[in-house]
Amino acid sequence: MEPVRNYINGAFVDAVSGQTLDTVNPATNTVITAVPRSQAVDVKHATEAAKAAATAWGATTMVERIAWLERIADALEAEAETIAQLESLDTGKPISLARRVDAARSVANFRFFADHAKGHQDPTFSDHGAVNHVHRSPVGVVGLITPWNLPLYLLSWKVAPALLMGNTIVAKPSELTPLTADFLAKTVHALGLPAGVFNLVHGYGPEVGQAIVEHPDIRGISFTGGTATGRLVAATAAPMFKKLSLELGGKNATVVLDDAPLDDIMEGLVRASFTNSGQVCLCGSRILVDETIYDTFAEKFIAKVEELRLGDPQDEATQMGTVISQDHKAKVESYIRLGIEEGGTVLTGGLSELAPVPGVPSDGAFLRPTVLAGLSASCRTATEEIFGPVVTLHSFASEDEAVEMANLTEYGLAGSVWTADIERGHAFAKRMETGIVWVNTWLNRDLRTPFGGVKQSGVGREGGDWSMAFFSEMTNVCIQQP
Ligand code: TXE
Repeated sequence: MEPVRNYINGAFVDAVSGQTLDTVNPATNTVITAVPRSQAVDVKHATEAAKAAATAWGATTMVERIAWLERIADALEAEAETIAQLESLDTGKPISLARRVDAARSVANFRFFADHAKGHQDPTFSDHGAVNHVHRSPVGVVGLITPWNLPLYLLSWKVAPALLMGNTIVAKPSELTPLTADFLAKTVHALGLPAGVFNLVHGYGPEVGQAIVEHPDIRGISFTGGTATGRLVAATAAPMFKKLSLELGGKNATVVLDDAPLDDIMEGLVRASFTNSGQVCLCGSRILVDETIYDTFAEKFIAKVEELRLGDPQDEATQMGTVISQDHKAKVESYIRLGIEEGGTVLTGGLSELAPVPGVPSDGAFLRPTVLAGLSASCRTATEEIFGPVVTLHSFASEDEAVEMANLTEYGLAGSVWTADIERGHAFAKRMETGIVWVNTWLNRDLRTPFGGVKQSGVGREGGDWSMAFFSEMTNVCIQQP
């Protein structure tokens, strides 16, 4: 494959230093292609281009920008298969998942924000003879920093509303998954998006990401990634009073109440646990089950988990591919070891040397879906984010205890409750300290709803009106008749 290049001021360019890094296919552990290893100087060039383009882009009308989003959505949709193939190659996720989730949602993000904006009207308020008009203007140049688990899905989730609200962009995808961001750059270039409106700088987080967060001309940062990185981003951006949206890690609880119809929900629970090899910030990695149904639950759940088809991501029938890299596999396995040290029992899956995935390259980053039981809900394995195909099972004696266990971690991104009684589920959901709770479903997303976490899972919300608010500044103009 051709080397990937940065996209700055409407041109594809190498890093100023000429340095590169490799992006690797985690299923085969082979190099796919070279990617610029950019530095602060490349970010400086991208920011200058974005700043120069900001006035003209910000002066376009909302109607014109909606048309741009629609053009981008159409162009991506026409190449949905290419997007799915690139994403599967770069991440090791099954091609069927890349089609159904990554490619489809990347198109949907552009289309959604285009449609959402059509119905939008800024509010006016009248009182004692004066009328207040809320006027929105772009933030200016915004920095978008994204992770490797859902590469184009999460990048487009930020790019679409940022463009819509008239901002110009300096984006950095994860160094582990640069291919679809590059594809987006090629797409907007082919469509003739004005130079400097969208800029893409590849490279490592501490070099490129940090330079984006530090650059004084970048006025807003939307970041999705790990909590430790988010803390650094916040510490750097706060003294400059940048607008900041942080979508960080999670250790989400899946709560199964005693009336849950186990046979009906089992497929949903396996999906919530192991989609994308558990590498979705919303995956439920702690399953809390009422003690009266725990044994039956465990038996049915393990049986369903063992039905998952693992293997070559390119195989149409594969349901679970690799984790993102050999390094990440080692991290996930260190948690399986820790779980055993902390007194857990492996009910299925486990370390790859003991439970290898048959028929896959030995140096691919494959892991079996792993279920651990017998751990305390407060141990490290059950409270730290593993971000891999590992879940822990716990039992509770009462709803109060379940609430306490669900709220035990430092995280608060998402969760789910499974019950035959919707009102009971709704009441339980409101007691969970998280940004998102699903009742009897999971990853069921209406893009108009607020998305984000509490506690160490982040700051701010994105989605629908919340994204539009984040990517704009508001001026209230109060007019009184003379
Ligand atoms: O994420 P990083 P990593 C969690 C998950 C995972 C852990 C670490 O637990 O195991 O985070 O993953 C860029 N300034 N999530 O190390 O480093 C980086 O280049 C600015 C949850 O891969 O946070 C990438 O583009 N940017 C998560 C992006 O930040 C910096 C998804 C995210 O990478 C930077 C991924 C810096 N100093 C991991 N350092 C989710 N919430 O979905 C790195 N980056």
